[in-house]
Amino acid sequence: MSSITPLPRQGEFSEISHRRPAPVQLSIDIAEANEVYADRLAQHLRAIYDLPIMTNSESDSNLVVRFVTPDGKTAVDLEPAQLEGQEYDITIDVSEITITSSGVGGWHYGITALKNLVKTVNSGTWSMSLGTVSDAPDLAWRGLSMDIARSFFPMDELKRLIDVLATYRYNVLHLHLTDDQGWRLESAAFPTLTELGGTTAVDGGRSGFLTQADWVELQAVAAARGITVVPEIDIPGHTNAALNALPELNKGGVAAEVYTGADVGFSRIFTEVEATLPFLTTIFTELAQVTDGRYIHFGGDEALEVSAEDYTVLVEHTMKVITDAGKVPVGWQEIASATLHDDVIMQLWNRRQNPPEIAEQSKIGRRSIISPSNRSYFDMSSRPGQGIGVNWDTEISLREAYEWDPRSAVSGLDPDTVLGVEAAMWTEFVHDFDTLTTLLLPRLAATAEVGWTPLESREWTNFLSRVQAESVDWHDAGITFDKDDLGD
Ligand code: TNX
Repeated sequence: MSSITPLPRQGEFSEISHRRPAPVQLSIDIAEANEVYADRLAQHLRAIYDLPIMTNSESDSNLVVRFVTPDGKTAVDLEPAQLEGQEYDITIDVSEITITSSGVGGWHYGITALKNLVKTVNSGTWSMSLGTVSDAPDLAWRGLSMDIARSFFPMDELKRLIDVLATYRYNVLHLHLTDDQGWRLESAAFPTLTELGGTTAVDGGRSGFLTQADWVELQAVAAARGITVVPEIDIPGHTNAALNALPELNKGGVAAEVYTGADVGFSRIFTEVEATLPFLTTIFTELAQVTDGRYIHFGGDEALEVSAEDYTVLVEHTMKVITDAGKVPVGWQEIASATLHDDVIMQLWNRRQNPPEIAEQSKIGRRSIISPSNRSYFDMSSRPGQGIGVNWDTEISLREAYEWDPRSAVSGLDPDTVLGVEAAMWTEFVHDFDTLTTLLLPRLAATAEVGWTPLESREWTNFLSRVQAESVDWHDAGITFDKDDLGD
């Protein structure tokens, strides 16, 4: 029980684990549930246990895993990463494991926790901790914001990243798809965005883009692991790639030059350019149509060259387009200066620029995701001299990534409006998968527990010993991590 990260609320297990001969055949008994979902759960279990697993089988399995809902009915809402229905209970008995949740998210978390309770001792034996877990996340939204615009990360690497996130019961992968240096999602309406913007990157970084087919596949892979993909098209700043690919977005109609540096805040789109609002309407409507999840991020950060009036026009137009398309808009904290629709979610990141509007928005009920640059920006080095990462805010050690409270991190914020936490990875200087995971691990485990486990149940040395033990799994999976950050 104490080996599960993030730490569950409650659990009781027999001291001596039960041993049984392997291989064990698991079968999933969710007769009432959606078949597609049964397949997804089976895949998830197969990936963890490397065993033949059958769905809805009354076969000769000697161990049955049952996925049930508290009222015995099928979980009706099949979208993963629901903000509701993430609680789960597990009971492990000699011949039957039951995972109970009112939503599919909870079933996934049950499987993830099960991984720590039912283990292969060797090729001939399994060890099972018999007992129960009763668990639910403290914060509903637990994400990673991943920049694939400055430097592209291809499908196979994004899938490996999703696996790491699933292990730690994250439920959101927020992809920063566009910026000055590149445009990473194919658009049917504006193909030149990726024909040009898919071939550029920050100096030293990789270019590339996701096709529409990749997008469908990536969301399905994430969904099978309980994760919703939240796409971000960043406007009205961070738009040089669009200005390069679409001359009509520029004043005077001449395309902007390609940009491959690491500066921020210089590019912008214009209210007075005729093509701008139609572009926003089309690109965000299209994005909403191809996105399975409920949330669309529209950036809104660091629009340093945009006047307050223009900012309001562009951001309010975009939020309306997203809302009209049936989605919930999410934007970086700068959007607090605009008039926000009730549902809009603010993402707080820069503790040095917390305008009073953020607290005012919170007082009237606007929800936030907390991503402080001194706690969860993992493009920051974990210590001076690490040799990778930036430090424009500070270095962030594992302990600093762990010991903080999202509900009180931003002054003036109503704690009840805090929806969740996101770690963030920016890729101006992170250009390959090994550097990426070295910066993310072990700190990603810290943010996971910050979001999952209530503050009063978190304890640093206990956490540290759990992640030290888990680092063996990362090693076995061939995932590079920062060993020095696991010291005491
Ligand atoms: C700030 S965080 C940014 C990004 C940079 C990052 C570098 C945010 C909303 N904007 O554009 O990549 O700092 O750490």
